[in-house]
Amino acid sequence: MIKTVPTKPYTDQKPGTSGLRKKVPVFQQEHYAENFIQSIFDALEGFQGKTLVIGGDGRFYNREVIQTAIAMAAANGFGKVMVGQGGILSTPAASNIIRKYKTFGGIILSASHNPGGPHEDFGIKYNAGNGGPAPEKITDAIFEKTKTISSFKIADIGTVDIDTIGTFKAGGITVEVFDPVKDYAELMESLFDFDAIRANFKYGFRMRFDAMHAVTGPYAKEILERRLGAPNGTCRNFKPLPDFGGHHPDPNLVHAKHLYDEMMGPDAPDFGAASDGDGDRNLIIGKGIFVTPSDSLAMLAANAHLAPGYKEGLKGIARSMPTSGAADRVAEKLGIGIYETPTGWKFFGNLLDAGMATICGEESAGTGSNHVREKDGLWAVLLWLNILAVRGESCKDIVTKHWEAYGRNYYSRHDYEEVETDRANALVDELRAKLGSLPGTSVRGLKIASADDFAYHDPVDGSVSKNQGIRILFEGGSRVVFRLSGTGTSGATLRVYIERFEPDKARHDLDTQQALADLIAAADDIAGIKNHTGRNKPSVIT
Ligand code: VG1
Ligand code: CO
Repeated sequence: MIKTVPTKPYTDQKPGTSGLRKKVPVFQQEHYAENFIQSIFDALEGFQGKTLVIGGDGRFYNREVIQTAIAMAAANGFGKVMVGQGGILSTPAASNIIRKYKTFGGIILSASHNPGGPHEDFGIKYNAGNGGPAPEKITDAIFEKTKTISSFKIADIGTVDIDTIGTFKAGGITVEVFDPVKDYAELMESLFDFDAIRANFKYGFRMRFDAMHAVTGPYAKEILERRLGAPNGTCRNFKPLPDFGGHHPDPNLVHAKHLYDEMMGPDAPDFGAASDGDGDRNLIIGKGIFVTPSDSLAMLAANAHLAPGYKEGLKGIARSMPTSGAADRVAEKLGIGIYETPTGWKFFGNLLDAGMATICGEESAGTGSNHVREKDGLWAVLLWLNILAVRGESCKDIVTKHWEAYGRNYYSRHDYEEVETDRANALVDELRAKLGSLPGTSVRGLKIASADDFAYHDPVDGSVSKNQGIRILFEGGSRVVFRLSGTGTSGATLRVYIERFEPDKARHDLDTQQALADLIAAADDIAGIKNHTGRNKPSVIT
């Protein structure tokens, strides 16, 4: 029943920030998905007879590739596959299943916040036995295998029923189709004070959760409405759709603008939240106030002890380099470690495994903790709900009090999407070449204190990751950071991260773009963004 099928390598299968992401028609090329899956298996050792978790975010092409992955796992010698019912499994839920059932690892099919559909994006990523995204050592090995692959193995088992919960044999392998929500909901119940949150809803606390037609819908329905008693209708767009209803399942102020508008309106609920394609990101908006992801990380860390799962306090906080320094101030006050890592959740795994960090976050709307090894959208929402229920204050009060206590880090990210790759590379090359000459010079009245290309030295395994983003640090603590996205699927996306610290309470309610205006202008002066990209303004501002 096992076939060995000859194939030819593709040259473009290098995993990015989070797995391999390409347009669906690229994945539909002959043996494209098979090559990558076989390369994953070829880069791993010791999985004979062991269990592989398989699931995805329900996007277009999900079901097809799940069948392929099951048949290939069988042919390559796995003993069992665990598949989320209907092929559905959020990224954090997959991480939990891998850890809880001590499986060998998992394959998650998702392009996360990227749009879905026949001409949109698809993705495949591998998570290791700790439940976290494969570290660079493994993704590099996978890429090497994709360059020389000459055949793949697949079992001839026909279409497996992934819609009915149960355990059966197919092609010599055990297939367990499980409820993708249950274990995750139990994990959340173990971390948070569900009684307090339930009581809050009972006494009229109102929230809106927008699942953006992505994978979090079933999780949010079960946890918020069924287990926590939020009124029916609290969750919107909760049915996962293969094309996310034609939208980008990216919970930011552009793609979730309707939620923002609602939260700023006269009859706004107390709390609004949204999640992305694969359920690992979160958007947090209180009544009348947007909470930036960097601020949210700091505020969750400062208040985490109010939730039962974190009542002993935190061991440390980790944030990606472009994420604002707001969390650093909390770590300092708590007297715990703060770690600065490159962009991408795979860099948090070692710190979490070593017990050095408890809470991690990224400016791109990802927050999570040591409960799994991925960022976790609903987790962040539930921690906020727990904090709101215990403190009995509004989100806005909690935010403004935090700024009063710690100061405010004004923060924004400007994205220039689908820039011609050559032009984006030219911008970065030019910037890199002049880094040495920048310190000591002034731009728009701002003096540059230092400039470098961020390199990370992992304190746990000693590995070094270079070229992780160009940092221009100004005297007084403001900064701009430049890097190219590693998740886009057409052209290049330039991300410019801008940050200014404001200790003065009287200056905490400025408009963010205005508060950062001189830095934004300085960023263009330094990098020649308009010249290089040919754009007058960013495509997305978050
Ligand atoms: C982006 C974000 C990064 C995040 C990654 C995956 O990467 O900036 O913080 O970890 O997406 O998130 P990049 O390379 O495009 O900047 V997800 O929710 O798309 O898995
Ligand atoms: Co995601």
